[in-house]
Amino acid sequence: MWRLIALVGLAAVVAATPGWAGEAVRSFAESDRNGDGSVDRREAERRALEVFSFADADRDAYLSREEYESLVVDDSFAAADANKDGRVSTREFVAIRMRDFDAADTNHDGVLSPSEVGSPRTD
Ligand SMILES: [Ca+2]
Ligand SMILES: [Ca+2]
Ligand SMILES: [Ca+2]
Repeated sequence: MWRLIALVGLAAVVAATPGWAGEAVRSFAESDRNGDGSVDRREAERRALEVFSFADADRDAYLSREEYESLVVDDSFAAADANKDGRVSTREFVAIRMRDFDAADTNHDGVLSPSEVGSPRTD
């Protein structure tokens, strides 16, 4: 039951906020597992996997184009599908989410602070 609630909450967040930065702002507390006020790479990876499993409607461990595009993310399906096999694996998904994480980490300390996720994207 808790899992269901978590997924419903995640769905609302994913649908409402474009991109990693927007998503992180809305769900900062959710991503920040240890409550230290910032989101580190491990927390971000874990969250990416949660988002992946939420989007993987048929549970085949890949995101089809339709599944991928059900998410509101900055990166196109083509950009996420690094090996061009027409589906996005967990590895590909985490990789592109972490690229966005690094882009948002403007002071390059390996963690996202609330000010970093709230600041405008520069790419
Ligand atoms: Ca799938
Ligand atoms: Ca692929
Ligand atoms: Ca930072």
